[in-house]
Amino acid sequence: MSGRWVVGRGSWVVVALTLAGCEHHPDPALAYAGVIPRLVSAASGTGRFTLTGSTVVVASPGSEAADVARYLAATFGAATGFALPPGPDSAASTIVLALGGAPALGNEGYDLTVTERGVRIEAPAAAGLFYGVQTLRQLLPPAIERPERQRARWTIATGVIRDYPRYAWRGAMLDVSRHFFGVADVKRFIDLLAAYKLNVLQLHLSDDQGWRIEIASWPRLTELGGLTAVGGGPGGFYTQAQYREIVEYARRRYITVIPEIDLPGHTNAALVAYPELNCNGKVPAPYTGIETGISSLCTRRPVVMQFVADVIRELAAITPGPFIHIGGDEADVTLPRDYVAFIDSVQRIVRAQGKTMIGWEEIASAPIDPGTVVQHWRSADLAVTGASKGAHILMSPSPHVYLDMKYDSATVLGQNWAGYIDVDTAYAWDPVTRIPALGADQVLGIVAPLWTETVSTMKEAEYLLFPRLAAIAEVAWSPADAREWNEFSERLGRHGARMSAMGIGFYRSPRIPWRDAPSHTQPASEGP
Ligand code: TNX
Repeated sequence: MSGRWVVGRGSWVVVALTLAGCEHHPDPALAYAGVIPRLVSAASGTGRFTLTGSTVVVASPGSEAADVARYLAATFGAATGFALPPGPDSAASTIVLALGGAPALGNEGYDLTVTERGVRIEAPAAAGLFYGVQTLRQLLPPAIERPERQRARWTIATGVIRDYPRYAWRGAMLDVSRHFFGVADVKRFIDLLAAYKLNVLQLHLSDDQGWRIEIASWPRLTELGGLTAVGGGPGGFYTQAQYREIVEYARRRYITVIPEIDLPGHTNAALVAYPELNCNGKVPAPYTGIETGISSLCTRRPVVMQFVADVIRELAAITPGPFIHIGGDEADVTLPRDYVAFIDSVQRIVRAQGKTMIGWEEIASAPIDPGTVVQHWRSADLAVTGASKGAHILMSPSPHVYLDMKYDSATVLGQNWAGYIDVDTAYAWDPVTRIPALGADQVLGIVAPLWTETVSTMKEAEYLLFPRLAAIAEVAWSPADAREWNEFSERLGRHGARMSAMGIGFYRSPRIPWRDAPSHTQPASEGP
């Protein structure tokens, strides 16, 4: 739908974008210009609405809007201490969540209006209401993010917002294989994605260092293959019930989980568990280092295809989303001929489960179906090859969005093979111009991967995630012509207090004019 609305010109008054930071007593009108990702259009007025203990949330009972209303009450309840219960439109102070409105807003867009009597969010679909609530969060003072009750006035300037995403696929990837992250950590990760209007969580569930998802028909995958992690840590895995719990938690935040099983390389943990999948039939040593391209399934063995079919069948059964990611990257010790035949077979298995296959860009060398999703990470040529076969391209260009790269040479955590990535590098690129030979309509969206060779706690993960993920969320959501680095750096500088209130120990990039006092330092590495 991009290009449908004329942004900020004509009758829309766009709020001034470079505003002085008065962080202690911010003018609520400034909040409209501060939202990350940047709003498509916003105009603030001179009136004020204040959320109080008598504010009610109006949503049609039993509808999806009522689900979003409950989420809103839970999210704003902790800091305000207000119940924000369901109530009638006639109440004196209301937040209205209404399904309907302009169909052109699409599945994720919304209109948000603040008057002195209350807030009205209107959207054609519930996801839009949810994103309207995320915007409302950022219109309130940063203290709204704190987990315990605050003494604050919850005042919002009156105004009008119309907002919708540029890309339908806005994601991050968490590698739970190199180091394992438990269910509570993944839920925290999901909440952080939701706050920045991201809608895809790619879970990298298997690699050389650990197998993390229970497969009932091949139990040793987790019994043995789940016991290891980089650096010799304890490992771990999700039962299928826990995985379903994650999927459901994500669904309630309008996030689709994409499970990834990396094949035919990155499989040492599976070979440890089932040596018959290995060409020499021997049990390899468990791997806890960080090299890649060291292992392969014996792709020509019938037992290997049975294994793959069982894994994908079980994974498909617990994954309501339409995609299964089969990895396919860095199969350096698989013969190219075997690799191509293997990917072709895997594609049939995925298709037979009624799912669409996703793979890293290397799968473009195989005869992939049109409509396959190819995830670009380093080779423009492979992305273009994929597109020429009718694939849709997901952009994960490593020099811009690899969240495991160090910010600069002084960063303790992370790697640097794709370069240093400070916030400006994560922000100042465009998915369409990155690979000129791709058409704009061939790019599906963006996924920012967090590989976890050097990261084993959420505190460390969050340090690498933020503020880069906020920058990348804006690349994925906001119109290209509305993005400008200097303006963003000012806005991010004012956003620091909010990230702190969210409990995020983010990287205080020297390229950003932070307006709040530093309250944290770089976490020490316990990496390899
Ligand atoms: C390359 S990106 C990999 C991963 C590593 C990552 C480390 C990709 C498809 N493969 O296996 O974890 O580099 O930065």
